[in-house]
Amino acid sequence: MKKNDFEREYPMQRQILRRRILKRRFKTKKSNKLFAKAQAIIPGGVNSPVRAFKSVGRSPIFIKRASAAYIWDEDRNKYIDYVGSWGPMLLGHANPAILRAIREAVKRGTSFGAPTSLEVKMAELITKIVPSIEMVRMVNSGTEATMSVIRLARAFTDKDKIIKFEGCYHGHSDSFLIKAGSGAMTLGVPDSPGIPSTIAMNTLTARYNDLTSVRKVFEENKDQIAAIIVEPVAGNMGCVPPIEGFLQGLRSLCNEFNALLIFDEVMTGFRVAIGGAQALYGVQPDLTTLGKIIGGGLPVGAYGGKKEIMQMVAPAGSMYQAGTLSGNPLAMAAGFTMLRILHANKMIYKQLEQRSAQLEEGLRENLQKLGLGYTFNRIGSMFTLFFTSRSVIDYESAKTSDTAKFSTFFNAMLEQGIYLPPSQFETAFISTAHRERIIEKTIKASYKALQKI
Ligand code: KE4
Repeated sequence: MKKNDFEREYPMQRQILRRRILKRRFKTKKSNKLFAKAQAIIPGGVNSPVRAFKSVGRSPIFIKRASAAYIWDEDRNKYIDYVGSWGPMLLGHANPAILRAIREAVKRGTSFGAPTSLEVKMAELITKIVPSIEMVRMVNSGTEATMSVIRLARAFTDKDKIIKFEGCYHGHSDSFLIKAGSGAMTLGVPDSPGIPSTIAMNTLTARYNDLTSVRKVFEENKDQIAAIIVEPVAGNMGCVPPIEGFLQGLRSLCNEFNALLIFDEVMTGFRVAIGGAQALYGVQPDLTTLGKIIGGGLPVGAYGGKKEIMQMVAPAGSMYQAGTLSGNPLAMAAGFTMLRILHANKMIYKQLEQRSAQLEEGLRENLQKLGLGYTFNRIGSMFTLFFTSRSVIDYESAKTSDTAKFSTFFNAMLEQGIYLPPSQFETAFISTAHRERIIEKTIKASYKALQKI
């Protein structure tokens, strides 16, 4: 019997056969072996919790290489990547210009522990692209940036308390692991053990997108609040955009109660617009933290803002902060090249918007066809499909998502070669390497994956 006759005659068998082939093709033997080994010598087998795939009920896949929109694992499975190293890969993996810059830099040595001309160029470019940043200090991670900026805010205002928002994540320093998002939310440990109550008591939380809750905290802690720190587009409870007037309202409240406004743009900086969320929403913070994209995939963070505040940072001022590898020449080469490309090609953001809108349209069409009322949030090339029918505007509403359904969807997409963030409470990212037909393939795969819910 010819193949087509067989398929016509026996459609069910065809489905079973296809599923078997898909299953057989999707092997993760090498990753599983590596994970077993890793768990004996690395806590949880990973160097950052969310990578462990804990909330999607399978062992993590170990990545061997990446290029453009793709990653390959140790079992040679190929995936379209929507994690993008959690944000840095705006231009896709192994961008040729960035690799060239790193290759050139490495010939001159890997680290000097001394100032270099490239650090000056990097600071000039950042302060040119983000007007609110008059001075900037490079560090090695987003956590280091937010930890330092809080110390600076406390030093400048001589007040101890800070306001953060439930579900927002600002890295893992003590002051922030209070109702934190990202991996802390995924693993259900938003308030980590090991944080002295004397530190935790200085971190007050309010509800994202709820200005009344913020005013209440200010009024209950008169003259004690140094700053508000906020993700201007929340990305660590999944993608949760600010509602109309929220960011402007925070600006006014900080002015009224004499506190500093800090935008944590580690994720949104150079992602949602060349000038970040502060440019997109037209709200000027006093201080900004950056990371991810400014490192072009190498370890970099930064904090910056008004000169009168930044002048307090040692050695110009008395607030101490330091770092052996701060401004590392390889990281500066990668980051500077990245920012220079973004600054020179504003069309990039138009292209990202087109591809991201194409994905949103296709996903929404699939949800409609299947009669599924799930919530899809997107700002630019950051998005999350929440498995809840409620609109997701804060931590509480994000938590109504059905994480079991998310897990089924995640695995069904993974087995079709689509690599999404392995948590309902993370944001997915699109890069300039996600061409139209890659988006088309993703939309088709999502239809099959949604049918399994
Ligand atoms: P890092 O210390 O991970 O470089 O940055 C901390 C940080 C600070 N601020 C924001 C808004 C962030 O999103 C992050 C880190 N983001 C997570 C992903 N949601 C990093 C991934 C991980 O923890 O492995």
